[in-house]
Formats: sequence, structure tokens, C-alpha cells
Amino acid sequence: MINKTTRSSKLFENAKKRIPGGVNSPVRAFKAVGGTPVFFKSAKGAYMFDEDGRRFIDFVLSWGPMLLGHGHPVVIDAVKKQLDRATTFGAPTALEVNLADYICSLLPGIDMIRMVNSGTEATMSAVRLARGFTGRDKLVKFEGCYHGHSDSLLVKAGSGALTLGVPSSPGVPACLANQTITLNYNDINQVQQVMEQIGSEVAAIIVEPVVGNMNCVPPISGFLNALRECCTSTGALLIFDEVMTGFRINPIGAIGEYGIQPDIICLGKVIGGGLPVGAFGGSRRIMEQIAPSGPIYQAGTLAGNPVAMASGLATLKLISEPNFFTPVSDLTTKLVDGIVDRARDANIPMTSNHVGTMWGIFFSHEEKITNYKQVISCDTHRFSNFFHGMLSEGVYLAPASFEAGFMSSAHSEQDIEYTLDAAERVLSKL
Ligand code: HOZ
Repeated sequence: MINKTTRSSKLFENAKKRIPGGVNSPVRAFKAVGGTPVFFKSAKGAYMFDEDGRRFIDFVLSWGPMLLGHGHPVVIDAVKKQLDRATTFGAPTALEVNLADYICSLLPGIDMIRMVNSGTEATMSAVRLARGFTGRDKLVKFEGCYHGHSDSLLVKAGSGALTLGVPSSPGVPACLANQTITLNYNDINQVQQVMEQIGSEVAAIIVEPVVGNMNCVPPISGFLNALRECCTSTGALLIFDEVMTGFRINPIGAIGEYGIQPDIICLGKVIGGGLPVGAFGGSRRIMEQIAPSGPIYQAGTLAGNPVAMASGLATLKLISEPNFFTPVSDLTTKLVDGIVDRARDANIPMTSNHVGTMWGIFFSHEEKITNYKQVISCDTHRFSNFFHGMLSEGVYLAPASFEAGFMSSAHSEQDIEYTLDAAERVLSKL
């Protein structure tokens, strides 16, 4: 574990005096792995540098956004240019139209998009839109999926809520939580049965097409199709929460990877290129119900912020170049397969999942992890030891076994070789 006399641990002591738990988002606090969080000072490409001057190869990438790595010169340049012009107007800009246009041109079936400032806002607003559009209240979600921290969605959630053992938070009104029906991810029969019974009361099924908040769990064959069919036959809307998977599991996300069309898509992370951006979009018929063109209210002072739009637009243009995606995805495969090979050599049970540039390893005897039950029965103690071993080797992994890993185009073959050698050393001591 990192030494208690570091600048990071001193900063953490101070942070706890002024910020609840010392962090501005629970998953940063190292609660799941023990020890104290690393405080970072700068980042470039695949690396982050902490307050003590140590370098880490970064596989968290700010929980997904930095698909180009940190500080890509084109993105930084776009941001700097916009900073010189203005940081915010609270009024329309050409930039937000350009970004909306660009996203809609990339995503089939998405005619209109509304910008917000976070993934939580995107999913929260998408749920309101679905409820307003259908005139129904009930919502179906899946255990272990995390869709941000709004009331209707913080029920049996993944990510930090799962890590801290409060998947259904106090403070969420029971009358609202009761409207959220939580089912088992990848259980086709269950969702079909439930939708047969109550589908006519359901406003939406919301799903992370590849779950990135209980490690990384892809859909089994037919699962997303079943959701689509259940929604179509009952009049419920299908919401893909692609805050994490958007432009990461495939050049255009789940629509491209699985060929399933959602009614509403939620985006975030990558589309802001490291600045706070979320968005929700869909067909014109649905999106025009949002105020001011329709009656369903949603708003935001800094929504479509020009600096964030400049960052997002520069990022999306780079990552949608034809030869961008495959090398990053191939590097992800190399990393994940390499770690599992080294675990096998060290006689440590491990399996993995990865889709495009999102990945996860599981300390588990199971051959394939496809559901929540399997995820929570993995060896979290062994993960913690692995995490701290890798941290000492200068490799920064997500500080919880219920989080996905990410890859960027800034990672090199050498970074992966180094990481695999480090994994070998760490695994041999577990
Ligand atoms: N969805 C991210 C973690 N799984 C968000 C990061 C956070 O909660 O801070």
C-alpha cells in the first residue's frame, strides 16, 4: 500500500475536514480497496502524475472520457481557442449546434439531441421524457446497472453505490423507488414475463447495453433484442444508457455493435472529451416533447457550455476517423488476454470481459461472467491486493472491482508490455 507520509495522504486528511469523505464522488475514496486515494496533479497521454511526482499508466481515464488519452493537442487547442473567446453565455452558440449535428450524423435513428452537464442529468431527463411521452410512471432497470444518482434510478444500483453497500440510497422517496422495477441483467425470460404482466404500465426499460458499473459485463446474445421486442410490443420506450459505452464499445457504440435501436440514447463522458458534458437524444417525434418545443421541462444554466462543446467536438472528430478505433480495441484485447494468461501461469483463477475499448478482469472460477450474482461472488480481497500491487508498480486501475477499465489511443504497445510484466510480478505474490 502507498506510504502514509505521501503528499496524497496528507492532502486526503485535509480533504476530509472540508469535503464529505474527502472526495467529490464516492468511487474515488478507495473504500473498496483500502488505503488512501492518490491525489493527481497533471496528466499527459496515457500517464497521470501525482502530487508526489510519481507516474502512473492510467486505465481509468477519468472513468471513460479520455479515449484520446490526456491532453490531446488538438483538443487542448480547441479548448484554449474557446477560452479566449468566452467561457459561457447562457445563450445559444454555433458550437452546440455543430456538436448536436455531428452526433446525430454519426448515430442512426437519433434526430435530435439535448445537451446537459453530466451523465446523471442525461439519464434523469431521459426518464422524465419517457414518462411524459408515454404517460406512464413505472420504470424497469437491471440490478448492478448504475445510471447516475437521480431518485428513480438509485435503486439496486452498481458502481459506488454497490461498492459502499448502499445500492438503494436512503433519501430516495419510497413512492418513487416503488415505481422502479429491478430485474436481472441478461435474464431474458424474466424481462419477458414481467413485461407481459405489467408492460402497459411501464414508461421505459433503461439499460447499460454493456454494463460498466459492475465491472464489465456484455449482453448475452438475444438480450438486447428481447428488450427491444418487449418495448415495441408494450409501447414502453427503450433507453440505452451509453454514458459509458458511447463511442467506446464500437465506433458508434451499442447501436453499431448490436444493431439494436433504442428510443432514447443517453451520452456523456467521451462526448465531452474530458469536460463535463452529458446528452440525451432520440427521434424527432420523442425529442420534440422536450421544452420549449414540448411540455416536458428540462433546463440548465451551463448546458451546452461552449468550452465543453469545443472539447467534445474536437474529440469526436478525431475518434470518428476511419482508422481510429481498431488499434485501440486491439490493444485492449492484448491487455486483457495478457493479464488472464499471467494469472493462469500464477495459478490464480481469473476470467475477463471486454468490448471494444472497455474491459474488466474478474478474480473468479467462473468461465464467463454474465450476471450480477457472479460479479458479486468474485474475490474482492484478491482484487484489492492486485490493485495495490499494480499501484506500487505505477499502474492506475479503478479502485474497486465493480468498475470497468478503459483504454485510450495514447497507450502504446510498450505501456501494455510494461503493464503485463507488472501484472506478472504482482500476481506471483498474491
Ligand atoms: N460511472 C462512473 C463510475 N462507474 C462515474 C464515476 C463516479 O461515480 O465518480
